[in-house]
Amino acid sequence: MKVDAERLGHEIDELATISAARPPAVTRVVFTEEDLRARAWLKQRCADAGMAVRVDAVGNTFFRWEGSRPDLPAVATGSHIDAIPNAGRFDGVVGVLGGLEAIRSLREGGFQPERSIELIQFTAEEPTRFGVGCVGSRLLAGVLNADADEKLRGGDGETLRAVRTKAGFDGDLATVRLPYGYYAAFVESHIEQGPILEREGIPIGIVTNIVGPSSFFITIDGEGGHAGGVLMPDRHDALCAAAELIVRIEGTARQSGSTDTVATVGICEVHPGAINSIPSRVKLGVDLRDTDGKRRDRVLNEIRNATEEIAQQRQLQTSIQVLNADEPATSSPQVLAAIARSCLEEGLESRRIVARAYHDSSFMVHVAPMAMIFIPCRGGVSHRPDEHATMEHIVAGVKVLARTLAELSSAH
Ligand code: HGY
Ligand code: MN
Ligand code: MN
Repeated sequence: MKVDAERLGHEIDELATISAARPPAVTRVVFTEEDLRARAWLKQRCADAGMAVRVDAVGNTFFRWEGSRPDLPAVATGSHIDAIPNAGRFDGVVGVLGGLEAIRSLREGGFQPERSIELIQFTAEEPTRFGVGCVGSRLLAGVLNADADEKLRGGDGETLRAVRTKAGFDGDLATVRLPYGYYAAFVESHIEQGPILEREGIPIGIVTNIVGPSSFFITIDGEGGHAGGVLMPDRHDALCAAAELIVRIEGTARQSGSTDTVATVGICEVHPGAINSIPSRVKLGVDLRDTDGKRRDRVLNEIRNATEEIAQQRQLQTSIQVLNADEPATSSPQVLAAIARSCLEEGLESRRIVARAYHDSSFMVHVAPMAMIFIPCRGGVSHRPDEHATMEHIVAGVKVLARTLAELSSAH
């Protein structure tokens, strides 16, 4: 299997320059000018590779290599090219450009698929703009429906419909949905975004399951007032309540009974945010995940109870807005076996592994039998400008993906 590492490495570096941030950071928020430029750049690369393109109403983009049996459900691969602020150049991109390279390697090696092979670039895998991740794959899978057009709002209050229409994606959102079985299989390759593969010196991770993500906002309303004039016994300080709650949130995750439970308070907005004014309102953004959906929901409940308890003690008002609470995703044994066979054929060591970031595969599991291929990233670091994967590992992942697509696209 011949992979053109130089071409691929150059493309990863070139795509990284289409960004709102100064290198080495990458910022490419969905439907921004950088995102649209990156989409156009990718379309050109896939056109040069002889692939047909289809774009759906929310901007999910499908590049197709027609097989000899176009009547059969295709096999798909793909990931995302949107990037959170101040991110790295490999998150998502390894699955999109690595997928393109896998298809080119097969084609240039003379392989002819029976089932067509599609490369998908999903819209808005990151939650940056609309508060919830995987908007494109959720809509594909029917986890979100057309009312998301009005329900989802960007940070500036603009609806999904307004933002996507302005970006040139103005079809009917209801047409995005694909039924289960539309694809015969879906395989996504991605950096691990964790330390295990690098620590164990193993080049390929075969993902058995993906954590169930949830995210929610907790708003705490106190009385505020003058930092000098209100004596301590008379205060209802929203930020002190938030501080107590943040530590309680950490505690519920640490004491869940499993290290598979993780909770992060990534957003803390303080109002009015003046040094001499007692905080009257705090908005906490919480990310809670677990490989076990029931345990995750139990911890979510414990957080609700802690919020009410603190509110009562401190005589404050609170409210919780759950943005998403998704089930964990389980990989298909057939697709796992195909990936394992590909690793053996390539003579690459692999291990089964849990995905602790969520991915578009989390929702593609509702459209097709799915699994993921992981490659190591340096120090397990991701969502940072120093995110790094070696070309050796990227090429190994491309070879395993190419072989897996070749096997899955042979109609048997
Ligand atoms: O947050 C995540 O797990 C993904 O990187 N969006
Ligand atoms: Mn990410
Ligand atoms: Mn990603």
